[in-house]
Amino acid sequence: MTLPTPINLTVLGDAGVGKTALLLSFTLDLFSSTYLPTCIEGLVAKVEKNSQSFEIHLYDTPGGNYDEVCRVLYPDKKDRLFINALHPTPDVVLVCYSVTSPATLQSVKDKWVSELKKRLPGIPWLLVGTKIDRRDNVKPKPPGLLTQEEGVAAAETLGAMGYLECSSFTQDGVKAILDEVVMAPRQPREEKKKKKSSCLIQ
Ligand SMILES: Nc1nc2c(ncn2[C@@H]2O[C@H](COP(=O)(O)OP(=O)(O)OP(=O)(O)O)[C@@H](O)[C@H]2O)c(=O)[nH]1
Ligand SMILES: [Mg+2]
Repeated sequence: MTLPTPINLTVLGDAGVGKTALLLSFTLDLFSSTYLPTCIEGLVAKVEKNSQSFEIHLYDTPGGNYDEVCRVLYPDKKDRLFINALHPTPDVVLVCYSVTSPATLQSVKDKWVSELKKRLPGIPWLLVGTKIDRRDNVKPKPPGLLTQEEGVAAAETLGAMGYLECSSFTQDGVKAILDEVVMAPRQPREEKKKKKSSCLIQ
């Protein structure tokens, strides 16, 4: 299968899980501890892998007010569009939750993955646990911190290509996500279908 050039990547997940922060850390090596509105366009990440150069075009989405936006824009349609209609169809999707918030993983299960499968069936997607620095850096530990094992299990149950986790704050795991993204569209669909279980990608 030919790798699309560029690779179009989008992110999904609840408000505040760190999607915009992740896209910024892919490209600008920048972290902002204040909330940045989802209005950053035109970001391109460049990746070298196996002596090949890849360009990943990044498309952000807002996690908040999703239902309200859909209600206004698509009052008659049951089928809802979760990505900006002006953006190209993504080649790979990162479905994100924060390891500090079980509710955001629950939304992945209840909302984001079903929307994704409905709108873009068969698209390669990765489950991404964000904010892993908060497992170590916050004292006392926030209640309900999610483990790596829970991420792996969710990815397997939901049919993701795999599970990755990261911190945009420390950059831990960020490059590994891009490395996996450039490989994703190369996997033949048949191979993906046959794959029985997801795994933690390190
Ligand atoms: N500690 C820590 N904070 C993070 C991390 N990633 C994001 N944040 C913080 O979490 C908050 C929300 O991050 P955003 O990237 O704006 O979240 P979002 O998913 O884009 O939110 P919406 O655009 O509303 O859907 C900001 O205050 C970020 O600084 C991380 O890896 N570690
Ligand atoms: Mg955002």
